[in-house]
Amino acid sequence: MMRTQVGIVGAGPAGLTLARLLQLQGIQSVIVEARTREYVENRIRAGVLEQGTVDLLNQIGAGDRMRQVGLVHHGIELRFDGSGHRIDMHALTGRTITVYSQHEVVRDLIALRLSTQGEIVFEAAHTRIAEIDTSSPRIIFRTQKTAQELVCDFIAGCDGFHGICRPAIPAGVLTQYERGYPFAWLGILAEVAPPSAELIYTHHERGFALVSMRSPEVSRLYLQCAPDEDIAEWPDARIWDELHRRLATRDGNFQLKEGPVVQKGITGMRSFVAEPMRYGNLFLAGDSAHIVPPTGAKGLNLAITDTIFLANAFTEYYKSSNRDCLDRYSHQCLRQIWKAQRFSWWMTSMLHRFPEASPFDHRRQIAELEYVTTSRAAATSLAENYVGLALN
Ligand code: FAS
Ligand code: PHB
Repeated sequence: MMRTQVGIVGAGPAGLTLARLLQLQGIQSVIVEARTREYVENRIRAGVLEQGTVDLLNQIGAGDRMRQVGLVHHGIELRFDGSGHRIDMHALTGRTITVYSQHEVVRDLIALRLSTQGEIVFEAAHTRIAEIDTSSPRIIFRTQKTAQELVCDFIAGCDGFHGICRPAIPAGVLTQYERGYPFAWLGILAEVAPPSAELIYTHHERGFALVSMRSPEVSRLYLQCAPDEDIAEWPDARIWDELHRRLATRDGNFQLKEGPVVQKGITGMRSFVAEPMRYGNLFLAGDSAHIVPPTGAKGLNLAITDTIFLANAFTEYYKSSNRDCLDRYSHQCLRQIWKAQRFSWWMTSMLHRFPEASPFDHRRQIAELEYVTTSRAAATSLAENYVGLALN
């Protein structure tokens, strides 16, 4: 029988950040992770860190490599009708974003955890949680060796959308809000210099496309595709051809160089929120409680924000036995989450081609893009959401 104060299920950005925040407050935790270290450190996902996330990673001692290789960006481009329009987010908000891959953040947080004698159980199998509405909830799992039982004061469910924590909450407790989208993103990593210094979000009649990057040598490119698309139907040549068509500018000056595609995959799109984010002494954080379409680059950042609120609540409890912060946790997170849901839905709705869209819808999208790129007020609204809203 193992014992700790906070048992954490999942070693993704949420679980790892929460563990570090608790450690800095002298609060014990154990992370139970289903996958191998190698797997979680190589899972290609998000790429954009809000200013608040960058500041937090620096504050908790996980920012060294990010400061060395992360790419600080002051703006993004919105491209439509064959021409680009830059949104200077730094000029409008005084804040920036940093392009630094999620798997690098995970790598940095795991290295920090292990170098400070924090515990992570990798390859935990058949994990389940029990007695979550008692004062000693437990995480039960198997490692190669034997069956293990971790008795905790609290459990943090940081196990992502497909984890086991949210489903452990009894039926009838949760209200789940969901919105599907009639498309997905096909993403590639290519060993070729990015065609632009900043991200390019493109609205096109053939569908959305996004230019991002991982380094001056590696491009991260996405294009909208059907939700049930089979990646086997997308040889590299077809992907590049579609990207050329969607990203082309009227003046013909935009050059998209091709290069070896080292990773490709299709990510589904959904907006999802489960309320409340707490049941008894189980607290959900990150993708286990909410999912946003990646158009607003919010998923990873929202997970980090949840852990700030949750670490504050646990700290308040252990320092003063006050449970008020724990009782307020879900409400505090959800205010931030719903603002990010709105922004992610808005960016997705403005930039993607919806199969059932009428000519009116298309013209309305163009009008929205023209408004956002010509009105300082509208551009500021986009910018302050993109770099990250102040925590409520
Ligand atoms: P995570 O899913 O990252 O981590 C959960 C962890 O729990 C995983 O390590 C998992 O192995 C573990 N786990 C699951 N079940 C378990 C169990 N039963 N027992 C123990 N451990 C268990 N966001 C963006 O902002 N931009 C993007 O471009 C973007 N692209 C994405 C692409 C894909 C394919 C996916 C799935 C998500 C993408 N996201 C993107 C969102 C993503 O970055 C999430 O917001 C982020 O990973 C959330 O972090 P966590 O909440 O820690 O969940
Ligand atoms: C990425 O670089 O993976 C990325 C950037 C911006 C987004 C989504 C993904 O909105």
